[in-house]
Amino acid sequence: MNLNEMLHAEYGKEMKECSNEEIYVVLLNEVNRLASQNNIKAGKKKLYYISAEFLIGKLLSNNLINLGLYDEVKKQLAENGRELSEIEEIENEPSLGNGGLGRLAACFLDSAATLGLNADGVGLNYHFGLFRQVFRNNAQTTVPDTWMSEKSWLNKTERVYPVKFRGMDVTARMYDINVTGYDGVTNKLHLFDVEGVDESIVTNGIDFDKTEIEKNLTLFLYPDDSDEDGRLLRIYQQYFMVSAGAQLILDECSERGSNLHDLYDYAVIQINDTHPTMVIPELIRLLTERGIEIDEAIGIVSKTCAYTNHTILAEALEKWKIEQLNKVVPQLMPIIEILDNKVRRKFDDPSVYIIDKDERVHMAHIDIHYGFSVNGVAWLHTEILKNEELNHFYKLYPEKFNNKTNGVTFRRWLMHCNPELAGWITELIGAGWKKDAGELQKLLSYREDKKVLEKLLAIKQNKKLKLKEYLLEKQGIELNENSIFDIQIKRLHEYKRQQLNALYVIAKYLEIKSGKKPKTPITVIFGAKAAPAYTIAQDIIHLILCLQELVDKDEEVKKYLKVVMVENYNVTFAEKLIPACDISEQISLASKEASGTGNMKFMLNGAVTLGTEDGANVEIHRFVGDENIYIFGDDSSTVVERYKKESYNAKKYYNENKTIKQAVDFIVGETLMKLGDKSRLERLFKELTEKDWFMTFPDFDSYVAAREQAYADYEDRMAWAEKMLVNIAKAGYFSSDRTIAEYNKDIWKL
Ligand code: 26Q
Repeated sequence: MNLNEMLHAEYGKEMKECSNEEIYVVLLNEVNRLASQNNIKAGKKKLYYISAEFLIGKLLSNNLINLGLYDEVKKQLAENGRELSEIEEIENEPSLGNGGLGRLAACFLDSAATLGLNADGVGLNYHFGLFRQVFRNNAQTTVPDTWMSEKSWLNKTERVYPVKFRGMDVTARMYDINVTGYDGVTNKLHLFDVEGVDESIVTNGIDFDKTEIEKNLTLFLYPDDSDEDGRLLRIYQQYFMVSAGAQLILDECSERGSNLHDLYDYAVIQINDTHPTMVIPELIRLLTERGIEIDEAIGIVSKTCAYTNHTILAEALEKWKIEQLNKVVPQLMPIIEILDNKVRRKFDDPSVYIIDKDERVHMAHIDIHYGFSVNGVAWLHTEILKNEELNHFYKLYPEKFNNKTNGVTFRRWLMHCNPELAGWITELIGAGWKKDAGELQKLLSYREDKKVLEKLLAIKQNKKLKLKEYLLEKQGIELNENSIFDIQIKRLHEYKRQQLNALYVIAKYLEIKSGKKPKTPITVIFGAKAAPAYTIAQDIIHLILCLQELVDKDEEVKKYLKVVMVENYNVTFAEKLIPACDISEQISLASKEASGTGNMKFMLNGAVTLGTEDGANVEIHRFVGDENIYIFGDDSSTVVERYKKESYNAKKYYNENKTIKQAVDFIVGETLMKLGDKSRLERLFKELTEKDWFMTFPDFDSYVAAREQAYADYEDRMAWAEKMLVNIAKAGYFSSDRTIAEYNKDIWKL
């Protein structure tokens, strides 16, 4: 590639005279051209990964890496006094997801293309994504995230499909994004959009008329379902996605030679959580429309669809009222009733029925009865599904249940976000780890090599400085690069327990006030978006922002402690934060976090985990050993028992534990009340002392102890560097290449 020549041809000028935008556009076009040449895939069967979310992040550097052009382009830019990082700034990050589930889908597409699998994604093109988070008066406000620009990775296609709702027909148009694999093939992410969407109906932040479906269908990734119109909109979106997706799948399979009776030889559909579950009845409906008899259609679809569960929180398992489905997609109800009747004829256990006595349709039940595979996303999660949450189903279909521990793509989460570390690893052990992540274990032979450990610390220090620069520029916040960077970044949810971290911060603040100063200063960084209707989550953000202001204004404390909440945390931010992290906070209540994937990214970048025995932390613990992780808190069986016995009493802990009482009282004390909103802080206080549903108090003491131990151990920098090295060396298992190879071997069989 000769960038100068290309710029000349396009604009008739030298690179030096081109704007960053102009260079970006030329690179985008060229990458797209090269990507589409890589379209060679063998085999008749294809995977369709269908998901309401794909949190793909910026694509320029990622694609350059995967096409093997990154170093060359960087060099050519540098020769002309230009910086790739500045060109990258031009690109907007598509905000097509909430968090882990959407980012996992993106990592999976990268790995599937890398492994040369014939695998496309199917989803929706939300014009304003989730939302952009803006802090005002120490609270989250929301505005549309205008990520779409004229020049983007979206390619408009000629494919359109009709989608029918009650009393309304709309047209779905397909847009494609090229998904390049690392030295692999190019697949597609198909994003459907409604023709006639009208961005102008959005007013006043993210408000819009939720009943104007033809205009609003793909405006936002609707993050909460707190009102009925919002819930209905979610059903409209889900059906729109699966109906267009199902038509695409049938067309493509026919084009590849399927007679539809053998659909399962041509397609496998991975259903990402229950959001796309309606694809099952929709496919059955479409097959019957095309002349296949219903029982056969059900059999065909059951051999084509597989389901991944990402949550154990009962309230997050989707259930739609018959009445709601009838309002939106009446054509599906007769099919769902047939599916339910078949279940009732076979089993007399109401807990496995699809339609319950309150006339609600349990989406996960459709997936389990009428899919051929059910998987959890980490070992512990799958065990809990089998033995607790979905035990009744496990007894019926033990052969369907399997575990696929999540993974992350090392291209984005090491090579791209930390080229310094990636390059140095390659110097030490060669480049084999890029294709076979297990080779990272070779690093273990350097455990006692002082030079190697020093270099590792130097790379970390450098990334902390880079984060400092970035935050200063983005948010005007100045970090102390010589402090410990202790980071918790993830969706805001009570079960993830940002409030536990905040309580620690308060206790630390009070401790410093009382004269006990930490040896090394501590910087506690948070990043999280909260669903707009999730009040307590908003209150927790408010508390953290108040603490940030409190400490900043305290001349005495600010030398030892800093609290930072980054604004509009997203993939791009994560790429800056993760390489700079010393301590990775993974502190969910045991049994609640299905897997977590941030935990893996941190580990890979040499952070040490402070966490509960939850999700994939359990596996991380097993790999790195007690010495190289800080585990605290009750384990999942203790927690599950406590819920069953309904024996938890938050007030008792509050009254009997002085540190807890002090920290919790501080939330409604004079000092914070001066900075914060009385009703928010009082509501949070009440929630904690009267309910504390996610049991922060029982884990508080052991959390504090583990965190103090980590800070103490950090003082011996060589011993700490060895922990970092072991974490990196043991991260290989968490490559999404491994995960995808397992999906393919056990489920997809492409
Ligand atoms: C459902 C109904 C109505 C409104 C919203 C939703 C909704 C939206 C998003 C429910 C769930 C989500 C997202 C879930 C999610 O991100 N789960 C995470 O998935 C990761 C990948 O497997 C895991 O690592 C995390 O543990 C899990 O929390």
